Amino acid sequence: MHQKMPVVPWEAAAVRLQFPALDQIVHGNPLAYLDNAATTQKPVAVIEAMDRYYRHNNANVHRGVHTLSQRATDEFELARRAVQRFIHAGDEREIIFTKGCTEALNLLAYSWGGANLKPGDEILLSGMEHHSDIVPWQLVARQTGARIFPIPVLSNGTLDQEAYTRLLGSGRVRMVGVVHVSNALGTINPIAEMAVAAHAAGALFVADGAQALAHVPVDVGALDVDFYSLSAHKMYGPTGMGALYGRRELLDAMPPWQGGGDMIRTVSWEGSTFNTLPNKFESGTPNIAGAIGWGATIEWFETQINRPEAWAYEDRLRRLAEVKLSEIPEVTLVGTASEKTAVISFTLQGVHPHDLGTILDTRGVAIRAGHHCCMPLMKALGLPATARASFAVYNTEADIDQFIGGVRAARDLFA
Ligand code: C6P
Repeated sequence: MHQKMPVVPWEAAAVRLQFPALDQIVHGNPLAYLDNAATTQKPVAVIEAMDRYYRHNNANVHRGVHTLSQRATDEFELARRAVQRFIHAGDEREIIFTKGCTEALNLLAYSWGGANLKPGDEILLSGMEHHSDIVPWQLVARQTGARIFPIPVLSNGTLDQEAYTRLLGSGRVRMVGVVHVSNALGTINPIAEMAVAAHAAGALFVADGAQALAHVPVDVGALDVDFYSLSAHKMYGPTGMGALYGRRELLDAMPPWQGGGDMIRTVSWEGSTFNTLPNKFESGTPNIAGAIGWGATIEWFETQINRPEAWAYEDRLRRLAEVKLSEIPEVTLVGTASEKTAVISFTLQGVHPHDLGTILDTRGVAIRAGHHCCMPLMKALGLPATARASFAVYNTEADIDQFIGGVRAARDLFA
């Protein structure tokens, strides 16, 4: 029986020690950090790599001939190669550094969309997209006359594939955007199959990988995506750092989207000529410490964490928490797809998710409550908000017990 099986904390106890922020008391209780889909905590290896850069190698990249600038540039470019390796991209020039997943999707929408979309063209976006893969397309659609259609979400939190096939049948779809892993529900979408269908209909395909990188294998070649957006801070790396992966011939053909230093080859009053990839899309001084920290994150993740084991462990934790939540009659789980990462969205009858989040905080438990930047999804599900607990490699069964105790206490308080 699944409920009776203890969750063996593989190396969670040892892994936890590498995360200083986890070792603290919040409102008199040990911190149970279950808001990992919002951002993960950072291991010492990452904190130290960024500290080392600022203490010893701080200089601007791509500009100086001096030693520190060369060291900074080498580390910065090494990080790009780490990202390339991590997602199995064919070429490091296909990795454009951005300040996060949001900026990656804005870059794509403005540069590719601005240059390629025309009135009557269609963009399909999954009904569970994060606002960062909706709003940039809306802004560009307004400028170009393109139209956006949502791929409906079924009540179990999966995408309606029949509707997707029908929508692709219009013959006018130019771009399809689907979140690889839903931040609000944890659903793992069948990206590879959906990309094949998009290509057969003559459309390009972008997957939002913000929630995928820390929890499922990502191989952009095998997934057959044209573009993939990445975020460092949801995979144990620094905030303010991310990337857009794009197929090289597509990126080559796209115009720059932000002007400034580093992205040009020549500038005169008559006009400017532009740098090659990836610099064409990276204007100004980048987040050097962020990139170096991300590189260190990837090295840590690849060498210190047995990812298949860690993901199986996260999955067991999530299932255990779901079983324990289901024993509370007032709880309704939201999103019950068979393919899920370690995210649980739920409602507690009679208690607003924000009140629940506040009560849990008084007991040292961190979760997120709200629409999770997915207002169209919430509307489709007929909910104003949900409470969301999301797990990472360092969570333990004790975190779950503390969380479940808090949910029961909130239920009793509002009874
Ligand atoms: N989701 C959450 O609590 P940034 O932070 O710009 O790198 O990523 C934005 C983003 C894009 N796509 C998905 C699927 C996401 O989950 C997020 C961030 C956080 O769910 C904050 S809203």
